[in-house]
Amino acid sequence: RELEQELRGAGARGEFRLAYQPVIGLADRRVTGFEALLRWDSPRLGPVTPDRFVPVAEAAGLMDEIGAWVLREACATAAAWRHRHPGAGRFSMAVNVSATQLTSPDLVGSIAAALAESGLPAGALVLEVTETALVGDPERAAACLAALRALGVRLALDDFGTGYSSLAHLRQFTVDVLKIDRSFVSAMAEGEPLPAIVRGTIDLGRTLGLEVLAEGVEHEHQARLLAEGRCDSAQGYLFARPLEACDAEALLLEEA
Ligand code: G
Ligand code: G
Ligand code: MN
Ligand code: NA
Repeated sequence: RELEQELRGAGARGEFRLAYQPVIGLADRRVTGFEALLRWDSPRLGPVTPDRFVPVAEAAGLMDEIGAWVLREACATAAAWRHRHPGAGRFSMAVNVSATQLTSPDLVGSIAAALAESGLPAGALVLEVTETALVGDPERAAACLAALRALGVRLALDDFGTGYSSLAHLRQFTVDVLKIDRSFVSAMAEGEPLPAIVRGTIDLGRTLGLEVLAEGVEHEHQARLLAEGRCDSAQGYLFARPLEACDAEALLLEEA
């Protein structure tokens, strides 16, 4: 239908761009990385959010190509920032990978190519996958994740605790980062202690040696409680919204 029609030529017409949301270390409130978020400004439909068009792109078989562009663009941007601001310290760049990309035989090759073209060290790239994307074909997904980790990239389990969540996944799929879904964070009310589920998730992640990142932090009391609970890092409107590339780069400069 119309959305799908418009999506077909969108990449070639240069209608996609990336926004970059900072990741903040909760111990010192410094920028430790960014998450690249896809944006589509369609001249005919106006801005369309990824929640709406990613599922359509997946169903239409377009997501591998769009995803490959996202990877190249995010890696090139991160490499350019590192080159221009060597004093800014280490930071990671996270990219969301959709279910269809995970089952595609091209994924490992396109990630290797994005790293080689950009010169970004593999260790600076984080790939975000959801449990929902992994459970469709778990054997294949596990093999794919293993191949990606062999490249040296880091893996994050996105939206953790929602969808088809299972502790068995943490054993079956080796990851480096646990991203606590923002629904758990938004349930953290002022004046109340850290909810047991959040505390349990942080402790589980730490026990497994994972970095734990809380999404959707909007209020200072949430950041404080998460820091006290030894959550490593956070993203959310309290710190920054997804930013244009130039504004994200300016933030890095401030840190240098
Ligand atoms: O800002 P936000 O609206 O960007 O993102 C909404 C949803 O779209 C999130 O679940 C996010 O993971 C997903 N998303 C954003 N960018 C990308 C992308 O480049 N690829 C995929 N597969 N999903 C994305
Ligand atoms: O599923 P994923 O985590 O990739 O989705 C990221 C989405 O979360 C993006 O749409 C981004 O704009 C949104 N987001 C980031 N920070 C916040 C926040 O503090 N509050 C809310 N409500 N959404 C956020
Ligand atoms: Mn994400
Ligand atoms: Na998420």
